Amino acid sequence: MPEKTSPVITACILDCPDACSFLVEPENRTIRANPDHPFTRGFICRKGARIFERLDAPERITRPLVRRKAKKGLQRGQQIGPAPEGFEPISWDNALELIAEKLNSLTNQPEAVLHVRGHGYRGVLAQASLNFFEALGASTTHGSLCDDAGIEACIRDFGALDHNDPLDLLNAGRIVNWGKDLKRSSPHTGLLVHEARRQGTPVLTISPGGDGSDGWSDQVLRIRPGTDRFLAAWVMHQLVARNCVAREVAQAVAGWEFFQELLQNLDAKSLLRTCDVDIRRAEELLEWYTPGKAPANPTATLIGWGLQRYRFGGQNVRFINALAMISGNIGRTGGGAYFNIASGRNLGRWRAASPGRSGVPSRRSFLLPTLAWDLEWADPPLEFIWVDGHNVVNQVPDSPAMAKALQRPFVVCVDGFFNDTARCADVILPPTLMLEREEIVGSCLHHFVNHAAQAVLPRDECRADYDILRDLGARLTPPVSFPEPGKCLQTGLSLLQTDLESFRARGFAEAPHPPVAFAGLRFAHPDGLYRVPVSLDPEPDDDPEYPLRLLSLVRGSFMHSQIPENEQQGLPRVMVSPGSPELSELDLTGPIYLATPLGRMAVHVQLDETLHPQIVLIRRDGWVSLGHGPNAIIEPHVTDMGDCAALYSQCCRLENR
Ligand SMILES: Nc1nc2c(c(=O)[nH]1)N[C@H]1C(S)=C(S)[C@@H](COP(=O)(O)OP(=O)(O)OC[C@H]3O[C@@H](n4cnc5c(=O)[nH]c(N)nc54)[C@H](O)[C@@H]3O)O[C@H]1N2
Ligand SMILES: Nc1nc2c(c(=O)[nH]1)N[C@H]1C(S)=C(S)[C@@H](COP(=O)(O)OP(=O)(O)OC[C@H]3O[C@@H](n4cnc5c(=O)[nH]c(N)nc54)[C@H](O)[C@@H]3O)O[C@H]1N2
Ligand SMILES: [Mo]
Repeated sequence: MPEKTSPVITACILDCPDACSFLVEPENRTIRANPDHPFTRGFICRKGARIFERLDAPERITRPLVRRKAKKGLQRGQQIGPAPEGFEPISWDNALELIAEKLNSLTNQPEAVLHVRGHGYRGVLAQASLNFFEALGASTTHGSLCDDAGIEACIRDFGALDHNDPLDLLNAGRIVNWGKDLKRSSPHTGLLVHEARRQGTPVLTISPGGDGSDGWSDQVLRIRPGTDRFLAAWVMHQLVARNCVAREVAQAVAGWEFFQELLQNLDAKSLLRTCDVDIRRAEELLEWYTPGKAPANPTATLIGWGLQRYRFGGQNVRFINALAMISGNIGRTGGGAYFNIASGRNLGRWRAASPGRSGVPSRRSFLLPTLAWDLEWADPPLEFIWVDGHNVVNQVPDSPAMAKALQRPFVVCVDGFFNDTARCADVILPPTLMLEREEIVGSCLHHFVNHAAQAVLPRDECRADYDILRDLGARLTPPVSFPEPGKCLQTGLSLLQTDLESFRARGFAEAPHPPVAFAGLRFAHPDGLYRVPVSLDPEPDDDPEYPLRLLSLVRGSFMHSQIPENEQQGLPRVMVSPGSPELSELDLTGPIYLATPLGRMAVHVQLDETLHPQIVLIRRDGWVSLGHGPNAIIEPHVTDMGDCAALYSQCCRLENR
């Protein structure tokens, strides 16, 4: 590798769509945006700019630790317990020996080993733990806490997950922001929308509130949480009634006649009642999607992740996609429906080898959204759990049950902080974090693949996940072995037209994809046609005991639960609308609890008149061990498709006693 001069071109590997290219000056530990990167374009977000705070944090775990005493059984509702007093240092050799001994005792019962992996780190070498536990035939998880309802919806509609190049937003005539937090979740999408507006492109945001899109939007349409499919269906009902669907579009839809009939049979008034949208506002939206109404360029549709974290979240996305399609906005420059693409689609996959094991056995798999409950019934039970890049106790519904599930098995947690999950481990292994090791990363939004060069030395005894697993693999019988890191990186680049040396020198490469997805209305299903939903499912009835919906929405300054403890003092804050039906019975000066059928947490309430009256908004991912984690009281519900967690369907109420 050529000698590096400051600034080092490197990249962000956080689980964020923007996947930025950085310039880092190691001497003074500063980060700025790479002005030469066509998507980063000289701008990075708050959380990225603060990475050194996390690398250099005094509370970071920088040596392997082992639990002093056996874990005590946790009861439901009990706090997750104590750290760091409960742990003591152990050498890497002894830690890996201890872990290898446990794994070797389970060689013939790989299903008793569970690998739980989150999105805390991404990339090519980051495939190491997935490959390692695949080679062992260990139990794994499926489904997701994030975006799989929408992904499955898009695959059912288009036949594949794809969208236009995000820079094509600048060609849009209008932009409908369907539930994306442009300020917090994807600042570069926000920047593009901002630029489009400066050129005169109007933007309309549809959300129940809490999106921070007001400064990015010309109009805001408040919707009842979880009901977007009814609004999209209303607009389509009108388009069909007015004969506004172009012939070539109808011909590109499989079963168009049937869908047209489904739409015609809907009761327009009840659709709007269900989503709580006034007819005048709905008509404005209709105009935005009516073909032939000015302006000449098409309408682009951005679809956020929030609206698919509901019981019928997949259907919400399918109806919005269908609206973009039948209004003639798909397959065109300046149009399109943007959900996301797979961040791994431009990366080659390498594999581990385990000579002596016969092939990869079929693996037991647990549903991630219900993991906390399913582990209790696992048969055979789990003896060993490896968690990496995932604050799983914090992030899955019913955190206390998840903490309890980690009590009996031997738990290894690869993480640098005493978060809710590390507190439940038997051994904590400290990984090098981003900027401390080399990596190649993709994006779930744009087509660039970035080189995350090592910019600084690892702290103390921290080691890269890849190195930890390679050393552990060598201690197993039979051993698990990895290709050399250089080979893995080369395999990772195999889908791109570049070699490792030039890629390292430039800092990024662009994957070849057409700028417009599904051009010519050719879809990825075998018959080339688009698919529409076959039914519109009713919204489940409200629970009169718990009439509000708990929305645990993304935070601006931090990545998920990667929040310093000193930012989580006092009571967590929730926001409600002054029009909330609950407020008349609530004494705002007394103690207030946020309650669900699973339990309750003490909170501080603030009023926000921009919110829909049915929602309680909490910024997500605070720590359960500090009384700030909403998953302590969120139940494990699953979406209609994609096995995703229906986190925002959680019903709740506020109470004084
Ligand atoms: N700063 C920061 N950035 C991040 C992350 C982070 O933790 N911090 N996490 C990253 C990850 S992994 C993800 S998945 C994304 C999350 O990106 P977003 O899509 O922004 O995700 P959410 O905050 O889940 O949802 C955003 C919006 O959904 C809206 N919403 C909720 N329910 C509904 C509904 O029923 N209808 C409509 N129309 N809108 C609704 C809310 O108003 C909210 O503002 O952000 C990524 N970027
Ligand atoms: N209530 C509620 N819960 C949610 C959501 C919600 O909207 N509401 N959103 C969900 C979403 S969108 C997502 S994506 C998930 C996110 O859930 P997680 O993937 O668990 O996200 P984080 O909390 O960021 O935890 C990642 C961990 O990885 C660690 N880490 C960072 N770098 C490295 C590394 O190089 N190696 C290793 N081994 N570890 C590393 C970090 O220190 C951190 O503890 O949570 C979901 N949970
Ligand atoms: Mo996510």
